[in-house]
Amino acid sequence: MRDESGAVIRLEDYRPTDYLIDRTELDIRLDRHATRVRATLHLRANAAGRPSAPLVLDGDELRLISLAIDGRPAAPDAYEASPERLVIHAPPASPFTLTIETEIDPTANTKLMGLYRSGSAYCTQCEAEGFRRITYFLDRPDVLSVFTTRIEADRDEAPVLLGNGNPVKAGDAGGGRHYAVWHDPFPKPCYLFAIVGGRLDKVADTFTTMSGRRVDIAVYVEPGKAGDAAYALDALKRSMAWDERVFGREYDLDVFNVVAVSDFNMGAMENKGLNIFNDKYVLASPETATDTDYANIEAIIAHEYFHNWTGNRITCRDWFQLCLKEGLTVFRDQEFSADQRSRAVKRIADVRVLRSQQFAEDSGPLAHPVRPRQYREINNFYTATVYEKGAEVIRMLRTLIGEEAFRRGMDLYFDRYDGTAATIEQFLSCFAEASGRDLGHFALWYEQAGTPTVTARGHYDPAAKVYRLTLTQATPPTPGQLEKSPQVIPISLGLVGASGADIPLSPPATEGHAPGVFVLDGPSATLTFTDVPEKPVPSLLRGFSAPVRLEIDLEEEDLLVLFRHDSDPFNQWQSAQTVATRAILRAVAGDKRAADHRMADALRHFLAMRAASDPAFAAQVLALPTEADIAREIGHDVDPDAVHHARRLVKAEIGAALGDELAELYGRLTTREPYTPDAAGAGRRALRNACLDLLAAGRPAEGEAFALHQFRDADNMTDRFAALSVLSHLPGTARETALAEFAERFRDNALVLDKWFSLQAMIPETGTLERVRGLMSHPAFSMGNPNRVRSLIGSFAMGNLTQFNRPDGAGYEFLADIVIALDARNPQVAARLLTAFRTWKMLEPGRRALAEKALRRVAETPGLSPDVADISGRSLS
Ligand code: B3K
Ligand code: ZN
Repeated sequence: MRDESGAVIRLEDYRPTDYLIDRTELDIRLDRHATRVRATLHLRANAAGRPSAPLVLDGDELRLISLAIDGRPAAPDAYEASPERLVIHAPPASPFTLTIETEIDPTANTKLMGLYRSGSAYCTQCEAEGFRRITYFLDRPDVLSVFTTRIEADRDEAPVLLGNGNPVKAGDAGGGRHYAVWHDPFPKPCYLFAIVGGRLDKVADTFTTMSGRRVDIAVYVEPGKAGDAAYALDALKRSMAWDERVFGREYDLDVFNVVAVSDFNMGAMENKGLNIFNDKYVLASPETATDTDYANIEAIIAHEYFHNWTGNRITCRDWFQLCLKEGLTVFRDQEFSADQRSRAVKRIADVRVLRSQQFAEDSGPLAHPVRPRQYREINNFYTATVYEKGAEVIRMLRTLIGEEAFRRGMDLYFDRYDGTAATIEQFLSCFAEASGRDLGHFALWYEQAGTPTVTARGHYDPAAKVYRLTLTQATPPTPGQLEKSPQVIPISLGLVGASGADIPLSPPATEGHAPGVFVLDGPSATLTFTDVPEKPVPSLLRGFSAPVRLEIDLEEEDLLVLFRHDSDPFNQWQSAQTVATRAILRAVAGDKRAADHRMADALRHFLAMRAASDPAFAAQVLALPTEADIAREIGHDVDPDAVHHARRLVKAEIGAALGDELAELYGRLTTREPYTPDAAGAGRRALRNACLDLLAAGRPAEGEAFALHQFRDADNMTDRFAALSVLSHLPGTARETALAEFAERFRDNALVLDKWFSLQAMIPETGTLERVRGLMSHPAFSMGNPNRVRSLIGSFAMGNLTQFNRPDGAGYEFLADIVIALDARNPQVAARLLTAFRTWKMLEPGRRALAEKALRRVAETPGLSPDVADISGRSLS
């Protein structure tokens, strides 16, 4: 459906295809520069389409070698072929076959879409519209076909040949070549197609499903890296068992393969039975991967596996429905990780991501609904809104209808839509039916962009023992949506008494909802609680029950009550964050002693009570809001330097005030136990490193000494890298020496060097831009590898508020140059980098003008890809 003119594709224009492709037989003869693809498509007219219409197949940079219709060479006037399409003017009566031979050059494919080379292997990426770079096809998700794929290659070059589905045959093809045939019995859209060929090492195991079927599972990696694949394989087995237990979903093929490649545009891809991964999300060893890396591997392995049901067995009717598979699958992987680790800590981590990515997107020119209504380039819509807000919408649905009805709704969805390409309406209808509720108003969450603000005002009447809470909601205008309607907002709440205990709620909930769940579905509402014996502190949006901004006029004292006593751990954490945010905002406004002693006292008390029992949670409490969080809170005319200095000041004050406790706790958490990546060990390390970070802010000399010792002494990457990260904020020779030692130690490990690139790119000092430029000439850096580009350039543009937003505009000009240069090679990665400008409109006027100038320069560059043209155009709108 791509239109090279960059035309807008609209949801309301959806219509079914005129033809269907029931079966697809592919014969792919791999060659570095001239891979031949012979596709036999078994077509028939679609009863839902137009009769006798011309057949228009999608292509992208294709070269047609030959074409046969029903086995006979096609007459030249029967068709028209260009790199972008193949049109059969008058297709024969149904059913009929097309045999299409194309030739492609995988080595020249720098876009990393379609068939390309990564290292010495061949691999593919087809979502969203990459299959059309392999052969002509109806490249859209509502055309489901049964694929049989024969792959042939030089045996030495590619001893491993993998495809979708089950292996059916393999053998010698003569002349040093061999072949393998794979058959996938499940009809699927072509975006789920994949092959891999190469010299790869393998770690294998088996999984027995709940009905007793044995599945061969394996993780394939580049030669020599098999030792680092064990954790991914283990995470896969845990994911398979969890999906059976929690969602009743069983795996459906005889094999499940995961392949890790080093050149990949995103995290991973859920191709049927053959998931292809960015090696960053597979490879891990204690010496090279941090606890965060392990957690990401676990989450992404689970995510791609869970797509087998939510995405593959039931796919999307069109790309507007992307959140149908992505939001739902993110929700599922979040729940999996919550079950494997600490639920409260996972929720906090997810909300941090939501706010930093999705709230940022939602408040700027790139804001769009969870289900967009139009796009120019679909690859630009794999966004935090579709993924993260999409997951929040599912979470709200579960809160609103309750866990049991939610599970019944999921079962109904799987039963009713298995084997189809579905829509959000069809999905929601299952929950409406399972719960007996009308979800019409709730569905607005899919249509309306922007983050609602909920304002809460409470009033206690001691004589009547009545507490009234007035809630109002408002959503700011977003591009193309100036008027907003009220949403259905589930607000989980409690009233906390002076003793810290919850006061029983009367009424206990909005009628028909779980205890403590109140629903705001109009512009405003007043909740009246009776029999309230004392003035309560309201604890609203427990567990972050809706993706909204909450404004509430709580005093510092009230927030500290919640921090100390709230039975909801999310709100405990949130109230500490709010207190810290206010302190930093006071510092931005010029208050020199912003961090009030009550906050330090509360933290001291908290550490004494909770550090030992819940270190992972304590680490989250000690981590101050980020500079970007503060900037978002200010919202307009932001001066990034002022934000940076204010945050630094508050951090230093807290670090100094708690210095003794932090040093003592740091020492107490220092153990010599061997590293294991489990949640308990990770929690202790997280807290110890949070102590180090805060201590270094308050007592730099002591912090530097501790960090340097930890850096050299560590037996694992988590501790070594945390120490290096602390050092990176302390200018001087210790930092430079440590950075050099790190580079030397890991000079052969590109994924570890990515951490090193990224850390340096985020140093908040004026020399950083020059440092980044210099690192671009480092032998390990390459503009051809997305991980390298993201770690160096991406970290600078998205993770360094002061230096990307330098007052002289040099950061913007640098990024514009990179995006323009990279666009010719890899438009998807270039477009993603350009989204670093998504919050430019909230800057102070000087920087705003410079950012706009750089964006204009990008937008006016001739020959831009649709990807970059779309982002630059929308950013300026
Ligand atoms: N579905 C893929 C993302 C594809 C991105 C295409 N530009 C990975 C995932 O979400 O699981
Ligand atoms: Zn996904």
